[in-house]
Formats: sequence, structure tokens, C-alpha cells
Amino acid sequence: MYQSTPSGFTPIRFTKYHGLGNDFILIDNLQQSEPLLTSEQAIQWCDRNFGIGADGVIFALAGDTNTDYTMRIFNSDGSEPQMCGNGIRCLARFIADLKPPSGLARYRINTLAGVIVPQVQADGQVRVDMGLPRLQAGEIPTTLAGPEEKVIDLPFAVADRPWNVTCVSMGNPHCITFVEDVAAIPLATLGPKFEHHPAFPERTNTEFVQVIQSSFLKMRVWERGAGATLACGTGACAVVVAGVLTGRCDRQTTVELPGGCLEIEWSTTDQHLYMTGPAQKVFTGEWLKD
Ligand code: ZDR
Repeated sequence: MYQSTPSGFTPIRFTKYHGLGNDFILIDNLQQSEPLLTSEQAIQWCDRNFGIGADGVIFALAGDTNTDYTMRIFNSDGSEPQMCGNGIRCLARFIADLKPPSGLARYRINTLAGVIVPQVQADGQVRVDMGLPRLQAGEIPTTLAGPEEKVIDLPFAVADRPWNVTCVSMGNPHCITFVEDVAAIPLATLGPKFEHHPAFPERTNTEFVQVIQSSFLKMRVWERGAGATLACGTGACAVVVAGVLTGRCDRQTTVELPGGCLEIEWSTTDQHLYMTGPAQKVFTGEWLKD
């Protein structure tokens, strides 16, 4: 495969993808059981000045007995989230490129949030069965309610301001708050205050959402471990769950993020979330430094 450099260092090949501007470095990790990079290296690769630049690094590993592949991901701060909605759409297209399927490009992916099933459609969009939302405070996790209670539109003071929040886990934690004007939210100052609030022992992703109509929401996100990003797939799903539970939106809703729109459906049949959106390959390269 790769030629070692004279110093003995073997370059690592990568492919850059984005899903609505939420961008990831994808690595073919099928031959190894652990990610090819440490979390410290992932921080370096994600650096937009000293590295490749990305919101996260995603590793495509072999699956287990019940799945086709395994996805592992590091955020740009080196932390490891359970799931990534935009990332798994990119992963599906990455795998379809690595091993062109004879039939449907539909994969059962093992993640730290359980089995997630993306399917590449004829138009290139990827529809993902994102599984069930989790609502118990202990599953988020948050201390805003007792471990078995739900946090739905509960008052919560952050940065000396009253908010009403709903907490949803899509495998990873989300705190959703509906606001009058999402453009007026000072994301860079407020986001970290939610992310690091002691009510979220594993930190949280935070979504600020404006209802445009019952089938159209506009959101901005502050991601745990990555900051303000242009899109967030698990976040868009969590937002629709919060919107339905509080009577603000339909079970089938378009969510507009800074990077574009995702179509989200909270199925009445299996209660799973289905997310449809794009995933785009941008370039391939080799990391040469050790
Ligand atoms: C929000 C996200 N980019 C997605 O598309 O679902 C996931 C990234 C992981 C997130 N920053 C976390 O849970 O730590």
C-alpha cells in the first residue's frame, strides 16, 4: 500500500467530506480494530490553520456480527461523541466509494449510540434511520430533573437569563430552546455557558430554534466539543422531537441550519427519527507529518 518516507513515517490517506458545511475527515480504518489517530492527532488534523481543518475525524472500521461497519468519531477538541448525524451520511457515501455496492448502498452501522442505518438514495442524498430518541433525564444525562423524569419546556437560568429547555438524547445529549429570533442569539458567548453548565455532567450540544411554521424550523447550534457549526444532524432530529413534544411542529418538518436544510421525520409507526440530507466529497489527501 503506502510507501514509508525516509524517516520511516507512513503517510495516512484521508478524504474530506461535508454535510451542509459540517465537515469531516474520513479515514479508511477497515484493517485495524482501533482508530488510526489518537485524540491528540485528531485535534491537530482538525485545526483550520495548522492542520486539514474539520469539525471532526471519522474512522470507518469493520462491523461486528450484527453490523456491516463501525463508526468512531473524534470532535475537533479530541472528545469522542456517541453519534454524529451529518457524519454518518458522509460515512455512508465514503463506504459506497470505497466498496461500490452491487445493490442498495444501505448499511447497518455500529456506533456508541447503537445501530444506525444510513441509505444512499438515487439522487445522492442520504436517508438515515437515526433510531429512537431518549428522553429520561438520566439518559441525556442532565440533573435538570430526576433520572427517570423528562425535561420538557422546563425553566432553566443560564447567563442570568431565563430559558425554557427540552432535553433529548439521540445517543448524544441535546438541550433545545425555542426563541423568537434565532439570528439575535449571541451563540459564541451563550453556547459555552450551556455546554459547560453543571446541569450537564457530560456537557451538551445546544440548539436555539425559531418556529417559522409548523413544518419549518430554523436553528443554530453550539456543538459540544466543536463550537458553532453550520449543521448538526442529531441536533435537527432532537429539535423536531422537542418541537412535537411541545406542540410547536409537525412530525415531518424541514429544519433549516446555517449550512442548508435537513428533512426530518419522527415516524408514527416505529417512533424512529428519519433524517434525509446531502453528503458531499470535497477532496482526498495524505497526511505527511508525524
Ligand atoms: C452534531 C453532530 N455534528 C451531528 O451532525 O449530529 C454530531 C457531532 C457530535 C457532537 N459534537 C457531540 O455530541 O459531541
